[in-house]
Amino acid sequence: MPQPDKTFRDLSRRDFIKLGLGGALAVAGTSALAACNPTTPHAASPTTAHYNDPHNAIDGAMLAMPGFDGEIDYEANGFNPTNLLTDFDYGKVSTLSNGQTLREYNVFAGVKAVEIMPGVMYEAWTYNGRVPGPTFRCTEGDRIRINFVNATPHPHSMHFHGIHPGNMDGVYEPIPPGGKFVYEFDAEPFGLHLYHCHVFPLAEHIARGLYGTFIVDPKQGRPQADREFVMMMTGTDLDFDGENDVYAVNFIPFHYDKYPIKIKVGELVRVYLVNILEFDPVNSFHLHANFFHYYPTGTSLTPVEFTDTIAQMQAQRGILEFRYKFPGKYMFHAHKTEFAELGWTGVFQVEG
Ligand SMILES: [Cu+2]
Repeated sequence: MPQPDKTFRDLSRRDFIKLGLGGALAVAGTSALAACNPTTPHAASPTTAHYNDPHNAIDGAMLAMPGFDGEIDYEANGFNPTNLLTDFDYGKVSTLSNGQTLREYNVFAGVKAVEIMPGVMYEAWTYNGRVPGPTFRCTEGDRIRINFVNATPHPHSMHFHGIHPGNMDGVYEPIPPGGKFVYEFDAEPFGLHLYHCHVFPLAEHIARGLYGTFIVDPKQGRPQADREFVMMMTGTDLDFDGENDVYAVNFIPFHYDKYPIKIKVGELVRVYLVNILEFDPVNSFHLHANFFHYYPTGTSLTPVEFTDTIAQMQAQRGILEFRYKFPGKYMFHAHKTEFAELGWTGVFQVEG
């Protein structure tokens, strides 16, 4: 199996902050970090990830955050966070004899070396070769059937949030390497849910990448949105010391900063936001120059809040709906600045 880049294991969280925040820290007068001063953005570092010269424009525009230099080989990774935003998996659909809709999915757990930052490999544990795993989408009352195969050297499972029988809960039946299991249950309640591995040590199994979004649409549907995006707030512990070194929406730090999400003025945008962060107690989402309606867990069609910032603890999730009034580039990011500076930041590019 591919192993993570050796240089990674030797880097501490502090090193990552130095790499990512060299400029800010140098400005603060930390002489030991002078090598990372933004005036010398290409100072030697153990990886190619370092302070990104703010004058080094992407598409002629400045990035919202310093980010990292270089490109990720998304073809080699096999998935691109831009595509994951809108990749809804409705399964193989058929009708059962009782008239119920059956949605069938094939899922395998795998081990995969993923380039998580330019030049930096991480040994991820994946569902269907990607992080986050597939976004399963169905309608309330549908029968869900997941044919799960564990193609890794470790035991894994799939634990779905929602209402279902105990023997479909993915907790007491870890699937051994090479093993198979069929999860089958009716989708309820409607709302925004998630799934993840539930095998000990749980934090590591989740943080390695075994998670995904599970959307159960209400029978009557939701009002038609112009754009729908899935965002999982993630963190990754690159050196396996029990602390996150980088943060992101959909696993790859700074991706939506470097590749802004394009929307149009006046469009109804719906974001399915899930917090799957391990090792830190709370995550947050802040939208710039706008407000959104917030539907916690998506289990009601009536929003409970009109705000520009929300917090979520682990496994909390909610639906955000908003429209932009003016064209421009608008950040969205964790309002814990450390998370934003270590990768959890993105941009909506609103066109007229
Ligand atoms: Cu696992």
